[in-house]
Amino acid sequence: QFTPKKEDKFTFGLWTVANQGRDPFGDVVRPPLDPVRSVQKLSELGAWGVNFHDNDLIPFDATPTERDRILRDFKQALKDYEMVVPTATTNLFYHPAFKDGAFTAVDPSVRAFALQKTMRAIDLGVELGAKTYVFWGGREGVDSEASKNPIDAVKRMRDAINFLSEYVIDNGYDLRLALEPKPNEPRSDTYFPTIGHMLAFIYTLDHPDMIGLNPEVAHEHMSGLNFVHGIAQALEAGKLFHIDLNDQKGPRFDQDLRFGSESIKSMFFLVRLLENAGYDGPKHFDAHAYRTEDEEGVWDFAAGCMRTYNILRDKARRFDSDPAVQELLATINGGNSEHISWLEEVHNGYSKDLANKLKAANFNPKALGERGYQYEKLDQLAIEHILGVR
Ligand code: GLT
Ligand code: MN
Ligand code: MN
Repeated sequence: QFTPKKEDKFTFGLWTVANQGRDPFGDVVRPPLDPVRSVQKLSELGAWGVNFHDNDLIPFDATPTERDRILRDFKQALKDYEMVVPTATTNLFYHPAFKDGAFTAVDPSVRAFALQKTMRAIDLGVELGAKTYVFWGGREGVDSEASKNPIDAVKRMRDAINFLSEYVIDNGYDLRLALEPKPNEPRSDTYFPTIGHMLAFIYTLDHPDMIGLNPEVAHEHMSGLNFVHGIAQALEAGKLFHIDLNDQKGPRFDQDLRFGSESIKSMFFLVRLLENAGYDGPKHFDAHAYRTEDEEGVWDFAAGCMRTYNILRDKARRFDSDPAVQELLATINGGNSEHISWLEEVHNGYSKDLANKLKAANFNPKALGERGYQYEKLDQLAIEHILGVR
């Protein structure tokens, strides 16, 4: 029942399952994982596709012959295991050249190199079928505030995204760009730290229609924010182009934990929101297995992400179709009908007449203040659904 299927549109970054467990305090614990093997295993587990950074597939210093061989094998694997590449991105953070950022680096040569690398990576992504192109800022930020004028950084980022949008248009690519915010790490502070910052930035670009968001659970939780509300705002604006699902234990370093392994209640409401809003983009897991795991543990991790999503989807459906929940919600939202028609008029826009009517109306603040909302009852119903006793 919870077994993932292709139509669930679950995807994994090649970098997620191939994560070798390196952290600032310890070296790799797992051998490299061949992209072909990842495609095969993920397909067997029920995933729909894979995403990659240019260098997850083609090593930074690969020769043209190596590149051709890797590409040929990878395309064959996609075909053999019926997997797609809905999304691609650029690694603009690993090589030492990017230690001060990429599009916002102070060195103009670094900024130009970042554009070149991204255009080539866009070509590669499109060649493999990508329809969404992710931009995670990586090292776009500062350690010392003295190092850069933050207003210049915003302008440089805008120039880069505008340039690359034109590149996509000029080549006739069917590709949308998805910007991914993160508050910090690896830099002490990253520019465009949250969904809200990024959303505001999008509307200052030359081609806002083709630019949206790729929010990540862990990244908003690092700032102590409500991910569900951020996603709601992105959805409402038609800007949820992609999503990075994982988990995180509150505001600390980016943990990229297995989806739904920590914040079960928020993830329940997240899945409910995505499903009820009809989000039909890829559901991408950007997480990795604990450092304690061997390859078997990696597949346990991947299967767990997808299974938990489907369990939460099932629970959300049960919650929404529970008569006790429906009844309670109907009462809660009922309110006093005498004022409802006015609100409908407000929704349709301002008129002098309506403003005067509202100003002259008689409200009963005392009664409004005495109302009990029954949210304790409602929340307990949610908890009982999550805990599986209803
Ligand atoms: C890196 C980062 C992620 C981004 C990936 C895309 S790379 O793992 O932590 O949040 O989504 O660049
Ligand atoms: Mn991510
Ligand atoms: Mn992350």
